Amino acid sequence: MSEISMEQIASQLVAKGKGILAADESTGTITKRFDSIGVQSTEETRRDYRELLFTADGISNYISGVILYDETIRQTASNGITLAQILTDQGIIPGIKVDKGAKALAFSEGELVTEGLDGLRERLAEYRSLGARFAKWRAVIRIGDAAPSQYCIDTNAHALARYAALCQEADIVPIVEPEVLMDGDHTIDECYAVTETTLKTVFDELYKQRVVLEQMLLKPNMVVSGMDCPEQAGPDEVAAKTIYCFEQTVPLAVPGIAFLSGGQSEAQATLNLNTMNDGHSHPWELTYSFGRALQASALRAWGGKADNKKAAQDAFIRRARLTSEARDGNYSALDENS
Ligand code: 5MM
Repeated sequence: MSEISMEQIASQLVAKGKGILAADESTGTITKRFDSIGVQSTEETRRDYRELLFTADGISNYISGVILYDETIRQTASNGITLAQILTDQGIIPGIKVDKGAKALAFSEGELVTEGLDGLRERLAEYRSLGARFAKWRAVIRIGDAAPSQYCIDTNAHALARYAALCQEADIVPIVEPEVLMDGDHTIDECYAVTETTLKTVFDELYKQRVVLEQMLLKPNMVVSGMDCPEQAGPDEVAAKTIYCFEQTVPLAVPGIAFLSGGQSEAQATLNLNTMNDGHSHPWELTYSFGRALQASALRAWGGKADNKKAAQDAFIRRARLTSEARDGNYSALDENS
């Protein structure tokens, strides 16, 4: 047994003013991100980029935990210290993505189910020995013609609950991430309906599989309009519908909800988060577990050049500060110009 309980880890991850950095891009995903700035993706460039983020001056003021990828949790920084230890030394909790990606769901064209349960108990034990205190598993739900099917939601919810139970058995806090994608031209009300059904199904499975709600975190999408929907809902509507959706589905025993950004711009994700925390009452800690919405500016500023390290770190810290302000309802869109 560890000295710090899973309840304590969960509440530290969602502490006031802080949130999670999702830096768990698989090799395929980080390669796409590097392609967008013309940088070759190698084990060394991936290490350099993540080291730059994790050693940015002041990171621990805004970031409570970092989700790592399998390669990253095994890497050492240029000073010979593991990247996980560099985080721990700053009081930042290392986490690990343990799913093996979303694969085609049999007998349901175009739908996906996340894999990775085989051997998970053994992998979790190893990650725990490498310093991970929390984990993440992402299920992907797409809205489209006749999608999602209840079959897709059920199979993904079942796997999420199996993963969460195995994590708790291994003294690792599970982050449960059922992502309803923004891709498509659906309305915010269609996103609401699918998110509500998904969360109801997920919490039903978590209950059936004996997952302890106090020892987990939820990482959901915000309830938003599809990216190609001609009528885009503004932050007040997003905040009201997202919180109402949680009131209908998320038990009070869950200590915190850490949003994914899902393809929203940095400013949009920040404004939506701020609106939920400014003037809307709710019983959970509502914070961030952003990937792109925390990294986009830093990635551009870096451009793969060692000379740009400081500029990239400054861009990352600025974004993290603004997002942290939003987590406490203290952000103003005017801050984007500061
Ligand atoms: C960082 O991206 C993660 C996905 O990686 P793979 O698709 O390569 O497995 C993703 O799960 C991420 O942790 C969350 O979706 C949050 O990222 P965004 O960019 O949506 O905030």
